[in-house]
Amino acid sequence: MELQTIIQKINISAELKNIAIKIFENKRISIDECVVLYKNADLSLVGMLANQIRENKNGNNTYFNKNLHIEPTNICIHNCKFCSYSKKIGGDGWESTVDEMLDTINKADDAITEVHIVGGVHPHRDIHYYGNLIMQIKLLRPKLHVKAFTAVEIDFMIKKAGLSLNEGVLLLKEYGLDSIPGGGAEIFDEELRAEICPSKTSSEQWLAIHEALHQVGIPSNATILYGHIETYRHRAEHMERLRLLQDRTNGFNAFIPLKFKHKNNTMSEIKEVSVIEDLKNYAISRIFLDNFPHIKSYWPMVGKQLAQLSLSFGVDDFDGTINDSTKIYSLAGSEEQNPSMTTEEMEELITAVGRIAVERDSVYNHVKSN
Ligand code: V47
Ligand code: SF4
Repeated sequence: MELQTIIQKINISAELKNIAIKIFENKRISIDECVVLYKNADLSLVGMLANQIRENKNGNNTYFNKNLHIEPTNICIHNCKFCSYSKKIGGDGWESTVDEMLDTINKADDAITEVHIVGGVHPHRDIHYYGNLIMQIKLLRPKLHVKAFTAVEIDFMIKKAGLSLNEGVLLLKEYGLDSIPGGGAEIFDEELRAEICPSKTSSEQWLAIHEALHQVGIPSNATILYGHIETYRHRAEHMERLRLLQDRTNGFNAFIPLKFKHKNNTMSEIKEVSVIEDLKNYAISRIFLDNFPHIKSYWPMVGKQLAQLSLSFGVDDFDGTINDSTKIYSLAGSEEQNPSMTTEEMEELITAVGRIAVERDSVYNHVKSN
């Protein structure tokens, strides 16, 4: 039976039926319609619709890469309430030297194609410090893709150097930056930002930095931090701003919903949302962000099993093998305390649910299919 016929037959409100048919016909849904889905659609309906979009865009493929994370420091000028790992200068934080970071890369498996570098916003480290790090990495491993620094880190670096946004992004490009990760977006609503991450880069500036990078040919990802004090409308409005920017630049590769984890932070009294809510959120992101090629499940955060389940709810990207190289999320109580996966395990998780495991590079060229 065709999906459209199924939608006509199932027992749902006329309002939901109209939205479902619109999605089936590849029409863009509005913020209001997105909120209706969050509030009134059950998991099976949004799952079915998201899966259809996922298969239209990416077939049965599930992408992953071989990557390594480097976290240069957890010293940070900001005070995000959900953060479980940052420390102030002079406290018991860590700071890796350039040599230590290069040593980590030097020792890494030759098969690794990407290094993902994200850390706290250290008050004394500037654009030239990090630019030099990128240059040294490129000297060591010229083919390694450097995906580095959230828009929040870049905002600080550029301002500290007294550069304009365009000068700053061009300089980073010259240093060899290949792409940037999607962090720091949190939730775009400024009232909520004032509540949970008051000193952080504004939503407008976060978007302006991604736009400027896209304009010089540096692609990026986008995230949302969900499951804390936000409403469904906040989530929909957040995605709308990303969708509008993507319409202009087409520079985003993946959208990564990040579930708020409540251990060891000042928002610990907030209960974490259910797995049903996680799956629904993946599915509705896939439906709403019709111009994003990929939806990623960040398995170290949600755990391997939920990541595997998400492959039936719109997700087509599993991030990378990571090699136990991140501590940011384990402190917040993420499901994987020492995240690492062999390629075989990654392929097994993906093929066990009937998908095709495709090793990709950082810009989604196929390296190997299984
Ligand atoms: O912006 C911090 C989040 C983000 C918590 O682009 C938390 O490929 C949940 O953006 N609970 C940084 N989340 C990580 C990030 C990322 C991760 C993996 C892949 C990519 C990519 C990007 O981590 C921060 C913040 O939203 N975060 N604390 C917490 N307690
Ligand atoms: Fe700093 Fe990032 Fe933690 Fe915020 S989430 S305090 S910006 S390390």
